[in-house]
Amino acid sequence: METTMISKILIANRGEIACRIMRTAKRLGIATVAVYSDEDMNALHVKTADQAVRLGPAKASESYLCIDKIIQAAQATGADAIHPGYGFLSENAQFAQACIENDLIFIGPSVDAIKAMGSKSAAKTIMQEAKVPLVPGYHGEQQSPELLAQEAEKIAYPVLLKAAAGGGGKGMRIVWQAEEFDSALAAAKREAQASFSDQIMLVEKYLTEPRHVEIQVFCDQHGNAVYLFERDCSVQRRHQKVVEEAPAPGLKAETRAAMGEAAVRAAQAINYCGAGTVEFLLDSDGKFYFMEMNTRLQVEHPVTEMITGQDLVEWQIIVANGQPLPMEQSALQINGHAMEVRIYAEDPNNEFLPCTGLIKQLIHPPESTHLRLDTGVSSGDSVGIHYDPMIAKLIVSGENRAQAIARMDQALNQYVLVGVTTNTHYLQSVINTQAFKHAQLTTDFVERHANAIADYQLDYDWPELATLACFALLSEQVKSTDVWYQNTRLNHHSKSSLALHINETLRTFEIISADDSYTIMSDNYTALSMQASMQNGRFNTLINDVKTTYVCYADGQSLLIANSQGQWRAQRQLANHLSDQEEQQDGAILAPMNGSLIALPVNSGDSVKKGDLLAIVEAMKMEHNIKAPANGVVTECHYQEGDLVEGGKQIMLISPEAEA
Ligand code: MV4
Repeated sequence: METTMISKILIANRGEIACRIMRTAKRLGIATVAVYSDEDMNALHVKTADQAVRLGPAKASESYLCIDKIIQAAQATGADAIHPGYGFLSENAQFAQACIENDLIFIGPSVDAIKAMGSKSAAKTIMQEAKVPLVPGYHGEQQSPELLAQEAEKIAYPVLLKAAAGGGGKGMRIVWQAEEFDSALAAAKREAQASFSDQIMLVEKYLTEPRHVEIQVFCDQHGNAVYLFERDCSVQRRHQKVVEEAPAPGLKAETRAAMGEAAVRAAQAINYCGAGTVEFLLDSDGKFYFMEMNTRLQVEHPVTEMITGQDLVEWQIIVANGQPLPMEQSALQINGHAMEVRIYAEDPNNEFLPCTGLIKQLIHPPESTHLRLDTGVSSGDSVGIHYDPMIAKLIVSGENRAQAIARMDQALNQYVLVGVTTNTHYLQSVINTQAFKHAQLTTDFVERHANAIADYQLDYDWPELATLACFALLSEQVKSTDVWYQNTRLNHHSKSSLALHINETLRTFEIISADDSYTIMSDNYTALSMQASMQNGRFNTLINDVKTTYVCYADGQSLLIANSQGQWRAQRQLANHLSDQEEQQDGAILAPMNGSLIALPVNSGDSVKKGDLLAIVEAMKMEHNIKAPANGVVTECHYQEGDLVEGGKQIMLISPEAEA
């Protein structure tokens, strides 16, 4: 019964996932259509596609979330299917419906399946009937505070209040004892009302140290269903996943099978079709409980692909074509261990605020069967404020977990991105903790091990310092009047002095050079001799018969050398010691980053109290409240609501009230 096959897919998404979906489509001989906003006109996903259609302005609500525009784009280009990726419209039942009504195949589950999993309480009722284990608790319709408090007593404290419409931890409150119940309930309801316009609450037994373990399921249109094992995603920061891996360390084979079978029952209970994920909380004693089902392909699907050797996007296309699943459960196997980290444009040293800017240089670790890089950006791209700050994913595999960790550490050393701050060093500090190496994975991992994570530092020993100094000399491209640098010729030799900022310390170096030989001196280190050369963007050194090669980058003040062993950075000292930061007055309220001012509730002349909201800056879908540091009067306000503002710029000036 050969039906017509999908021959052109429109990808209703951007960034790495759009690129990743197109990679499989191309391999299968399927044409691809990208969509883009004005900000993404020259983005990688647009360049990767066979055709690309403009949707509208940068704001997602006017581009990637516009159902009508996307359907029109599919019709205009003759696409026969739409892949929604993750985020944006991927779990929007209206969008799935609009596709079907317009004779477009939605590469995802049915409208009903999406709707069924949209409410946590409705989902729990369905799962209960399907005999999927639930966290003890109440998920009924009755919502009187008295009844909810009674239900809490029944399961015993601590309990967790969860918004039925919730997600990402919003509308969630832990209640440790009965006395706190009423106020916690009121607070959770307020938050749920504000976020989802729905106050319905669930009461659950609060599990204190669970793991987040999720099962990948796949179903076809013929009633077949399999599970492709699990992923452990316990390492999260404020409900953002940081590291994901498969299989889940230490999971017993029988628990794996029991979870897999429960996940398949969950999918079949809603007549599921395509790729889905059933999330569970896993207790320290191996008991597991249904949390929610995600009706999309997830960010972390590559770790499953790595351990199973399957291409899940290919499976999605096969299923969307109406063909049966490519494999039966008994043929699926786990091979080795895979791990993924999410590279975000954010600053771990500044409360993980999203970062923007021009990517001046991007060097990737070499891809292999063990190393995959799913990226949405390339050199020369700008990272803006309008979308998710996740810009790439690094995925590695190994014969075992320790090998995967070692490969990930090397890969992160070799991932060089200059121009926008990223979390790569933070990721290394997480995977290098003893707790992570010992797989002590619980959902509070990053809080619990915050000190160990913060302590992680790459060593800058004398050979690396000397190498940075030598590289600074060889890459000298700035006018010597611009940097603190002297050069004296002595017969065949020349003697140079230079100063570098390295890890917030200013170090001065003396270098005597002749041809490609250098002798480097600094402070109280013993003189070090090396040979060095630059070739094809690489910096090669020979120190005590040891050859080392680095990828390198130099641009004005910034210097960087990197190889699989580490990544070392330095800044040239400027000749004029003036900092490029503007002198800021007392009471200056500065923008914490590039963003748009979505609220500015005060005007010049207003009196404000310490803690009052002065402005909200939105960047990459996250809102940052700026509050008054002290009581005072707003004397100047330089912006209006809706303006774009650059990080570090003064938004307003407050004249603080004299102390009483
Ligand atoms: C829980 C829980 C403990 N006990 N439910 C957080 C987001 C939402 N999807 C469910 N979440 C949790 N539900 C009970 N009954 C702990 C969490 C939780 C969590 C879960 C997975 C990954 C990270 C987490 C971080 C904090 C809390």
